[in-house]
Amino acid sequence: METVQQSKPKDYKSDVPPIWCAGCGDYGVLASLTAALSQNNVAPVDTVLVSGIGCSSRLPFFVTTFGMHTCHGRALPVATGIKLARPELRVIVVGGDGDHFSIGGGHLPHVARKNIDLTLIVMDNSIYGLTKGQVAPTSRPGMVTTTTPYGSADMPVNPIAYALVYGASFVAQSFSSNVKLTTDLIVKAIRHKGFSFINVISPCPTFNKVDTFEYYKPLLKSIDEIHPDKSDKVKALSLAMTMGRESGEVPVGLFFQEERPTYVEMVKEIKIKNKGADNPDLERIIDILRP
Ligand SMILES: Cc1ncc(C[n+]2csc(CCOP(=O)(O)OP(=O)(O)O)c2C)c(N)n1
Ligand code: SF4
Ligand SMILES: [Mg+2]
Repeated sequence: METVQQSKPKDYKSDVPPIWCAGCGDYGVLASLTAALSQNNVAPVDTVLVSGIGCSSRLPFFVTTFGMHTCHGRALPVATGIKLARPELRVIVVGGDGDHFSIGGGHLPHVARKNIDLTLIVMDNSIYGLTKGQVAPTSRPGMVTTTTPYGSADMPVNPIAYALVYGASFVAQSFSSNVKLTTDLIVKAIRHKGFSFINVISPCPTFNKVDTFEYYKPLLKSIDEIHPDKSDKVKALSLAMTMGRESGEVPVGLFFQEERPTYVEMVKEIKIKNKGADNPDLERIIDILRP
């Protein structure tokens, strides 16, 4: 694997200037991601960014790594294929709350429980930004949007609880303008063996006039002091379910981290146990899973 010597965040920024609106939270995520890649000193050529469709999903254009802009909601299965075919690559998925909790919401649970070795960074703005302001899965109850002119009747998804319950082995939340925290979490997520998930609250000042930087800033609360044992999943879930916009305290930091075998390691174990078994189909399937 090629190693970049003393890389800098600018080494990961492409010549394509971001076309996000002025003040979009996604700029903070881009800055954090390039800082994290530089801290981990990974070569762009060894890294693949995979996205779906949305404002946030444009991010791979703005970096020098390999990138794949897939279909709306389908970044995780594509990324899984890349990781299984080329396990030596670092695979990072980026996208929006619509992409990962709505149209693609069926993929996150399975990537989490299988512990596929990749990182998912969601830029959660509680709105569909690219399509100009429709209600999203993390929009608050009663929110007026272009598709809910009289207010949303839906209960929002709780991304942290969702990821924990489905078995993600690394679960964190950050806020886009806190570049230091977001960078630190991305550094740890990339180093984590298994599926790592970070929900980054990333305001959309153009189409979401309620979940703004000004609204969130006084509510943000680091969970490190009240939750020092990151292996305590029950405490992590309890915090995820009791803290949030409704409680007046929005938790940020690392909720949970555990070490357990990845999908490829599990398959390898099955292969060893079944060595010599008269099962050519199983042999063929597990042979394609490298290393
Ligand atoms: C199959 C399919 N359905 C719908 C769309 C239209 N569409 C494009 S992006 C988007 C929502 C984007 O919202 P989100 O994922 O939250 O990203 P954001 O723009 O907010 O960053 C939708 C509905 C599409 N491109 N493809
Ligand atoms: S519409 Fe919203 S999410 Fe999209 S670039 Fe503009 S501010 Fe960002
Ligand atoms: Mg969105």
